[in-house]
Amino acid sequence: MKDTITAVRAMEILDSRGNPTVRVFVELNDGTKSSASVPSGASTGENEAIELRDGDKDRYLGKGVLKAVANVNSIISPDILGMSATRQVEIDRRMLELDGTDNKSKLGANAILGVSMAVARAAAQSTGLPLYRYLGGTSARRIPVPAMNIINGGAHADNSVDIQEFMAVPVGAPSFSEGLRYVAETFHTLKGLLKDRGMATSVGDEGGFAPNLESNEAVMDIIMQAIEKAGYVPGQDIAISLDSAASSFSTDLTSEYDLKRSGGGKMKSADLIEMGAKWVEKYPIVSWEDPLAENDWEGFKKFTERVGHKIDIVGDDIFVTNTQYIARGIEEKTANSVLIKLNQIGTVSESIDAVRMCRDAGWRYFISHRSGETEDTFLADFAVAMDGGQLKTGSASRSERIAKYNRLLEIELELGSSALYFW
Ligand code: 2PG
Ligand code: MG
Repeated sequence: MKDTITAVRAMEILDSRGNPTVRVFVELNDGTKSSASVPSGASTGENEAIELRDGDKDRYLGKGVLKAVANVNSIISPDILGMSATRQVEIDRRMLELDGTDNKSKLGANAILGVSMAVARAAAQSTGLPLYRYLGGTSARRIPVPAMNIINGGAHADNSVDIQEFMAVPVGAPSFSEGLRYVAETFHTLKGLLKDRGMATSVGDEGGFAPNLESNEAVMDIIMQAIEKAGYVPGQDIAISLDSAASSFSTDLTSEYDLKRSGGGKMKSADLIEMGAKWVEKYPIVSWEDPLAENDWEGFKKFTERVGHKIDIVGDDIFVTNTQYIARGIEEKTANSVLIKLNQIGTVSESIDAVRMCRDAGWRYFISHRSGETEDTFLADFAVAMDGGQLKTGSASRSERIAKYNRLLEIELELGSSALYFW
């Protein structure tokens, strides 16, 4: 067998926020060498797989990941040496068995995912296929529409905006590269508009601007202006996606909210739904992630009943890329789309299972980065392989975000006229 795993080792590196994360190296007996780096969230769902941190206050304020690194080197590595790197499902399953917990808290989802990704990449290299083709098969040729984050708020910025992410989505572009240009131009035009108003143009964790605008709605208005000023027709060329990350401004994670940052005050789930429905009427919104908090299943369902026929209602913190919660959502008609984040569930094969469940139910899915990222571009290939057609991976700034866009440009070039792009 030419793709036998001969070495697995991990090290501690830093992510885009300067916090430690795990990088894993895998070697095969045919000389293949691969590596993969694990991202990290800030507005995490309470049911996400556990990211193991050392808790040693003397190192990186307790955020070191040396325990996760040691788990790769001394527990996972000896167990999977000698296996074929192409046995992704079996390798992922072996790690789940070694961990033995429901939420990967023993070995750490950061340890497990690093190995899972590095194994997939090694197998792709060894078989001579690009990663998107190895994971997605011969038909993998749809480049995702980028939901480019242009304004950051909530847990990703220190400003007066409650909603975490405002994204520009080039729904009317003829190709990925053109779409990327549309939204990058909008991003730069928005910078000019903010400057004209004397507002800060510094950026948040995902590279979008983080100004102190007077209300959440004022953000929508300036984005509309930026789209038009950049020469595009809102709704036709460029639409808007939102991620409220509403758990972060919910007082009880179920039905009470406090829009503190903007001074919008306390709201019940029903008020938030009302406000959301008005926005969907007024603005060219095509998708809305976590419009309600992660335990507000009722509110989610009501919002879906209200506007789900017009837009994608995307569950992130509520489903945490876990088929157990996605199945409940499908059964109860809680939403109509799922956000897929590899490190929420912790293995490549379980992430693919989540995608498969969405497809079988006729739900859409969005592939997503985390607010803490690295220069690893695994996500870009993964998005093409999953054939879902949408990806969020930040703004037109910060190299950890741009790296993914640049990898998609490469894939588009490689696919040539066979590349597909549509919303
Ligand atoms: C989200 C993500 C990514 P975080 O809420 O969707 O944009 O943020 O990684 O902080 O959970
Ligand atoms: Mg989210």
